[in-house]
Amino acid sequence: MAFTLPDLPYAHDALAPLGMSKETLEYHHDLHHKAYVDNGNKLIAGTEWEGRSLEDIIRGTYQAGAVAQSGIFNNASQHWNHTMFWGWMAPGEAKGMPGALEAALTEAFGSVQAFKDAFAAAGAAQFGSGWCWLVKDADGALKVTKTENGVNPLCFGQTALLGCDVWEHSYYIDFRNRRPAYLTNFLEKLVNWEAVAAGL
Ligand code: MN3
Repeated sequence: MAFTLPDLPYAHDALAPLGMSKETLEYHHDLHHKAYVDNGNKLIAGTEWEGRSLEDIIRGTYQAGAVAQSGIFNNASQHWNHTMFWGWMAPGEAKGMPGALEAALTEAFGSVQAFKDAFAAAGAAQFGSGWCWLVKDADGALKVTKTENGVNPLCFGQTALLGCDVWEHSYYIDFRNRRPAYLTNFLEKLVNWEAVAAGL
C-alpha cells in the first residue's frame, strides 16, 4: 500500500492563534511531510516492503544502534510521526485534559506539571533533530523519552501517546532558535489532550 499524504485535520491557519503559523504548516505538512511520503514510495517500490503496513515497515527496517538509518526506515517513520503529530494538536483555546489522563500522569510523574517539565526537558535535551515522547511501555508504565531523527516508539515496542517534533523545521519560523519556548507553547496551547487520552 503506497503512502499517501493525509490532509491536515484543520485549516493551515487554524493553529496560528496558538503559536503555530500558517507558514510553518505550509512548509511542514505540504513540503516536508510530502517529501517523506514521496521519497518513501520511491524507495519501497519493488522491494519486499511494498504492500506491507506502515507499522510493519518501520519495525522491520529499524536497525538498533545504527547512526544513519536506512532511507526506507527514515521516510516511513517520519511519515508515521508526522501523521500522528498533526492529530496530537487541535485548534481552540479550551482543550481540557480528561480526568483519566490527569490521573495517569499524576500517578506516573507525581503531577501533570512534572510530566510537562520532563517532556519539555527531553525535547530541549535532544541534540540535533529528533522527537520527544510520552510513551506507554508494554507493561503499561508511562515514560517520557527522546529519539534521534525519525526513530519512534514503535521501534521499541512502545505505544506513543504524544510526540513533539523538535527538528528545526518544526519551530524555526515561529520561534527561531528558542526550542524550549516552542515546547512550552506546544504543551500549554497546542496539544489535543483528548487524542492523547485515547492512547491510554
Ligand atoms: Mn517534521
